[in-house]
Amino acid sequence: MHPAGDTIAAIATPLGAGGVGIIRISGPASARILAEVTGCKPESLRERYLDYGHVWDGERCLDEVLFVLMRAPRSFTGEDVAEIHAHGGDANMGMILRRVIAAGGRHAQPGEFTRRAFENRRIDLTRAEAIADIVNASSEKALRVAQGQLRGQLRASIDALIDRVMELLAETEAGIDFPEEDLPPSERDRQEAHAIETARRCQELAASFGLGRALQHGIDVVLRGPVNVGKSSLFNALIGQERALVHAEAGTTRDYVEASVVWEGVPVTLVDTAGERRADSDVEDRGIAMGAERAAKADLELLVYQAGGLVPEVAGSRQILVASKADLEPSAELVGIATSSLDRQGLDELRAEILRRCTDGASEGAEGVVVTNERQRSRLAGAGTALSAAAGLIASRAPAELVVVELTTARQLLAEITGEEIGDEMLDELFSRFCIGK
Ligand SMILES: Nc1nc2c(ncn2[C@@H]2O[C@H](COP(=O)(O)OP(=O)(O)OP(=O)(O)O)[C@@H](O)[C@H]2O)c(=O)[nH]1
Ligand SMILES: [Mg+2]
Repeated sequence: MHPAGDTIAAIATPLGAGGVGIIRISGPASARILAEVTGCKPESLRERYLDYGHVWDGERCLDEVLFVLMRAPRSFTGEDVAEIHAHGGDANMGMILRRVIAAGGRHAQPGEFTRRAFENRRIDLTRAEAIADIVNASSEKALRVAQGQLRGQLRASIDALIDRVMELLAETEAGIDFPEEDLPPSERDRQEAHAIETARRCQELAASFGLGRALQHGIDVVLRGPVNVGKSSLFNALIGQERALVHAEAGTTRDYVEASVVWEGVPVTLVDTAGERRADSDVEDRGIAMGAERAAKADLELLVYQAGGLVPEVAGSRQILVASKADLEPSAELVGIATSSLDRQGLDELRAEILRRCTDGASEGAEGVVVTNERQRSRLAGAGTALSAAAGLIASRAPAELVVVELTTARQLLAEITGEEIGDEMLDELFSRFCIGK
């Protein structure tokens, strides 16, 4: 990362044709650069006023624009920020950005605007990450969770956990100062219960990542099984569309077919594959192999077998056993989820089971707080482990110093989530995952 203090610029809107495209500039030279490229006098620039004008390159008019200046600290980054709203389109935006750079701006790195907002204490890390989540959200529910995080819901939950740990830490440190005063048993029990309850809350929040991950990244589900068992029919029934070819002839599906749906806010990609059998042609063999490769990359495999037929063996929680054509065997006891594409039996149950598996059974917390990335999850889980260890030490009347070590670890991990205590390297890594202009 470059040192802060210089003035950065980037195109903040997506590439491609658009009615409007925005160039964002942040840093001490923002006002001077804006005045230079628009041909205004710096003292005539009004703060937070959307002005009309042109971008000039010497005598040449580059575009007709609207522009606005937001002075520090009342801006997203906490620095002077200028925005130029020009006509969209890659060529036009590229030309105006080059003009801004020529006037003294530097190309911003990925996430550099948000990083400056964080470093100037405009937002904490959970809110910085929420911005990335909002921009990438592909369903309304994912968006709602990210918006909640931006409003500070996760931050509030973490702060409440830190308060609980600090309370316990203060009490335990008091015990170090007065070691001769042994804690009454009732007091020890209370402290132990407090640590256990705080550990439980950390673990519960960590577990919500199952749902957060599914909402954020979507899930990928592949249908597999022998030829003709009704995979394509089930695929069509699940997505509610005649997308894949269905035929009584075995070996109908050759290439795998993908479709995207949203179930309970979770973006789901379903993949129908070629039926498995010892094929009599190279093309079919290749199709079956491609299906197997695709299945290996999926979050979940539906192992489809025909009711009354050979039941496949399930290996692990990545696979769900599905019996098809249950309408043909109405009285049979079927293993797995019994479905019929014909009369739509078992489809709701199958959908629910797919979502349950992919979200690790996690649901939203009481206030709809959901952890949406591994960084947050691992620290919550670590804090939970440290707090459980602290509870064990309290119960076994271990020296207070040892309890303090565990509690300090828990506090530190929780503080890393909001960014109160975090190293530069970790910040570099985190913000490099943002895109340029954010
Ligand atoms: N009775 C009944 N027939 C079904 C059902 N699902 C599929 N079929 C029939 O089974 C045959 C095969 O269906 P497909 O969906 O093409 O099966 P597939 O597993 O995709 O077959 P391949 O692509 O060849 O591997 C068709 O004649 C379907 O009409 C069902 O739920 N009930
Ligand atoms: Mg098929």
